[in-house]
Amino acid sequence: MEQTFVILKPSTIQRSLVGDVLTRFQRKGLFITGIKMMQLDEQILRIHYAHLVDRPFFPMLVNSMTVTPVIVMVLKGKDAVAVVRSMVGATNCRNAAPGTIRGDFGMSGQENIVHASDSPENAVIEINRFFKPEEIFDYPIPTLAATYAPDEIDQ
Ligand code: IDP
Ligand code: MG
Repeated sequence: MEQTFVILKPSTIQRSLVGDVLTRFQRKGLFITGIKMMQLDEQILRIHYAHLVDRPFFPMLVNSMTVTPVIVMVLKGKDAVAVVRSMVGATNCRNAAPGTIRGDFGMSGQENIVHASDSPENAVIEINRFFKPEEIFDYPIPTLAATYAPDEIDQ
């Protein structure tokens, strides 16, 4: 089953929205296979946001992402990457549809609550960037049979 990578950004920590956001993912039926708090720095952000390093707002983004620790997590589910991206919504919270996480919890383009992997290929890269193999857990999930039809479970 597919895994995706999510960051609860510093604004989410500061605004005490961790539980609300995590509950969204859990209620949907995604399972947590890895989760920890960590302090990001410019070095890892220059890699993680390599597509943005030349943009004028990049220093502001680094400041925003390092102002407190973040919570990083790995979520598991069928088509987890696409499902989580659709739950997260458009990059700018002011444009994000109501019902999405960014649409419901934010007002900013930069302070937009969460990061989520944008493709299965990037999810694998990002999980390996932020987690050691032993920090990802494969454990029995008794509710799996109530969450999916038998032919949707590929393991
Ligand atoms: P995404 O998070 O929806 O995948 P990206 O384009 O990959 O969006 O941008 C990464 C992050 O950089 C965004 O989540 C947001 O925090 C920040 N960002 C993107 N564009 C802007 C901008 O124009 N101004 C300020 N911050 C931005
Ligand atoms: Mg992105």
